[in-house]
Amino acid sequence: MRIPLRHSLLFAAALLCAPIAFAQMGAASASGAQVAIDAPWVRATVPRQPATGAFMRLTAARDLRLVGARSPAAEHVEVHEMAMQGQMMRMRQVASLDLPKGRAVALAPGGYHLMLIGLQRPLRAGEKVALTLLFEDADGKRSEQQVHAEVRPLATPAS
Ligand SMILES: [Cu+2]
Repeated sequence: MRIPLRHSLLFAAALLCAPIAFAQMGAASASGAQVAIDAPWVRATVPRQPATGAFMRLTAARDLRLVGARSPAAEHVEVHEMAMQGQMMRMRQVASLDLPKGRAVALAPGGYHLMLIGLQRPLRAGEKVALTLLFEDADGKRSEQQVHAEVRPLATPAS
């Protein structure tokens, strides 16, 4: 059996993140939010770098899809995935990301992520970036949730 690389990476990332997410899950669900957003972070940038990635774990209380996001730090935000194209690992935009009820979905380096494009200025480690995530349910009804993601150093490993 051949398991796509992307899936094994996501699986590994999910395992690594599990203890942190579990600890933070209580607070998120207590707020009544539709989606628990755990350990959100954004990779720091160097001057004139046009784009960077945002990562987190999403656990929806009911079947939803992540269909977009926006941030005051960027001109626009896209949902991306990393995938093998021939021998190359490349990222590409996806229209949406399924969030099945109760299942933690990892946005992590090497897998799905939010791409902040057209950065207004460099993002420095330690500051916070506001992100508004846009979700859609099976009936096409949309909802938003805001999160503040901590900027982490450029060299932050995939976890
Ligand atoms: Cu990307």
